[in-house]
Amino acid sequence: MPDRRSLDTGYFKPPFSAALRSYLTRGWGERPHVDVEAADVASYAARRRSRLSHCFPGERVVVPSGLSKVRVNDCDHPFRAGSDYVWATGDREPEAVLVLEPVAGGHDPVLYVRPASDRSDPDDLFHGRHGEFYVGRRRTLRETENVYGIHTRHVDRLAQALAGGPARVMRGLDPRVDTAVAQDDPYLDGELAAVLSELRAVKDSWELDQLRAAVGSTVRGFEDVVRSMGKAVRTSERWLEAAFFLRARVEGNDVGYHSIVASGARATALHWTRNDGPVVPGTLLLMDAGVETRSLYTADITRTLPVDGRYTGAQREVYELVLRAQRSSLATVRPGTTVHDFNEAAIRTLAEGLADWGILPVAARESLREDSGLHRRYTRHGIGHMLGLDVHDCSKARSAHYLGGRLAEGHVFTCEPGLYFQHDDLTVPEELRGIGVRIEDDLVVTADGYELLSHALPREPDAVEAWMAALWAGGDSIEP
Ligand SMILES: [Mn+2]
Repeated sequence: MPDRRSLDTGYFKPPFSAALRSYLTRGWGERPHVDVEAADVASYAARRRSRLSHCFPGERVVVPSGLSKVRVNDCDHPFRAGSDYVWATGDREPEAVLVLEPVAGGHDPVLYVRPASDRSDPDDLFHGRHGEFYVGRRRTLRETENVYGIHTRHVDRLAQALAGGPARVMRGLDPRVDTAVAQDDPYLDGELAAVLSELRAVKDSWELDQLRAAVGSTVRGFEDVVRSMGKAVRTSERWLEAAFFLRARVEGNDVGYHSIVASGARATALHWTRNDGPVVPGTLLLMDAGVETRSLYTADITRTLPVDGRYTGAQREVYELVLRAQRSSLATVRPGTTVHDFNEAAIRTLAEGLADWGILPVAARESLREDSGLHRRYTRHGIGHMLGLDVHDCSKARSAHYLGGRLAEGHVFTCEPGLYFQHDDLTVPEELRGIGVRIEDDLVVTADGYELLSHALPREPDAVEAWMAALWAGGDSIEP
């Protein structure tokens, strides 16, 4: 019989001798201090915290950054801090928790973090999967305090702080916090999540700069994609995904969401992210992608490009209708416009176009009624969403502040109408089957209209063709 008390599984694990343990604690030099200057986000984050503080007077508020997730064994998925935590602190480290302690006249913010190792704990140093021998140097408490201007404590003191009484908690990010804080009324935590989304809806000037940077990198990523088209024709959509990813990793943190790279009829699948199909000359290439900055703000842009540089007549016709729809929605954008009207403007243009082409079996006006909606077979999705730290930003905001609300100065939205004709859709003329077109741009609502953040990327079909030709004339190499 095997020994049922020990399976003796695992890999390379020699004994951790007392001699080695002791040896690891000595012989280290003084480490230079890093990050002694305040980050430029710090003063903005302080103002955001004070907006949050005003919403919950006298209550303790807890916003964790979240923990790493294991992919397999000792390998984690790349860590990406929770957006509410990033918004309220500027910090992006795992395992950290922001606690707003209620005090007279407001809140006292305290950041609980795991600080740099003082080299006294050989277990943490040598074995700890989040230890410094594993993942590199962390900041000291003093350094974190300098950078973000928040009173900072060791995360080991968090449990004690949370035991101090009731709190509103952003749940689902950190099991230590979820367990430590009992909540009798789940509405209170839900309301905190909603309020954070609603506060995040209006971007401050620092955030707008991040979004401009995200868009700038994304524009360069799209240029890389065009330069790489020939190699993608010889391989697959993955080549373009990887070309864009190169730009995202070098200039930013990552892509803000999995890139959608769809040639031909695959463009009619809204979230085609397998990206393993061939890139076929004569078809359209729909690419929906965004670079996420190191500060974790993302762009979200879609272009539908002719693989060989020229739109066919049918492709151009569909493209022009989608572009007209986008213009209709953009024309409504100013403070006070309802999100409903912003949406409906593009949808109406698309429905009318579909009716003109004889594709809709009913008049556009009838299709647009709530009890019909036949055009949605081809238009499929809404016309825009908020954008910021998350690609679908502020998703926990209550309807009155978002989908049922009005545009306001500082809101950042995408505008992304599309038309999708499945390859086997018999309701569509044969020459249109298998065509999917989406045009997506990013905008910020200004005092009297909007600023199109992604204006540098051409949208008019002639301009797209000229842009592609110019890039190809420059060769196919991607430069930093
Ligand atoms: Mn989008």
